[in-house]
Amino acid sequence: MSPSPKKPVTETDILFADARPAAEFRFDASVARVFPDMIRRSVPGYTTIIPMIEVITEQYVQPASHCYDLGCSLGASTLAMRHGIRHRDCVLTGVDNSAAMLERCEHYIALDDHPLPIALRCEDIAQTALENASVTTLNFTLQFIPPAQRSTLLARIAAATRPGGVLILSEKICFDDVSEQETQTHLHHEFKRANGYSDMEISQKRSALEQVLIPETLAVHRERLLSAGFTQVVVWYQCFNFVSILAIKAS
Ligand code: GEK
Repeated sequence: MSPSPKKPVTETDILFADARPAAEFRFDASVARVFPDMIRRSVPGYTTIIPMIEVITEQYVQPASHCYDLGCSLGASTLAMRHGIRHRDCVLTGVDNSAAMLERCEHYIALDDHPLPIALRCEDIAQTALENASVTTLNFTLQFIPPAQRSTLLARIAAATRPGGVLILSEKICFDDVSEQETQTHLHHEFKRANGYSDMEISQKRSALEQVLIPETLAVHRERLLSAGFTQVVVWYQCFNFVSILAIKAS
């Protein structure tokens, strides 16, 4: 009997706990090691959104179609999609441009007892070929794509999506109204404090992400999704400045 695959060791996120020189945030091996802890303690709603991706996938997946998880990290959203796909003739692909993330993702997939194969691709999602899609997920990934490239990517996703298919888009958002922005940011920071992050960790992570994670307003997302070719845009989840949107292409 072959030995059963081992769960990768996950560490507590203390990456920003000590004073450190300012540097841009990167999805490298040190982030990959702490990622499950980091995202759960930093992104309000993440632990709700992941199981709902399974529910939404099950609702919209079509036989003999492709499903894509763009920016799959360690595969939490990919595995949720896998469990929502009831058709054995579907093709599920996870894409990420961080080799460190994908290396761990492979281990999590190996541990998941499900027969549908998952193809992993290490590439920039701007280059990923898309076709015959029923469900595509961008779970907190579009925010890391340069804003000038976002319309082209969403138009490619919409064009590749079958009638009746969907895009699940989760994002950190910002607000036109200054006081709403302040209130939501404050509540997000309180969420992080409640999850054990210190003021220094919150502030150093914020600086590291400043040039890398560029949030946009809900109105900008909605307009762009409609221009890209989706017909209905539904915000199905919001907690503070984090949302998940279902963009549907009419059947
Ligand atoms: C989850 N969806 O657990 N091409 C490919 N991948 C990229 C690119 C790009 N251009 N830019 C960033 N990434 C996951 C969480 S995390 C969200 C997604 C977060 C990848 C990057 O390497 C990282 O793995 C992922 O997008 C974003 O549901 O860390 O807040």
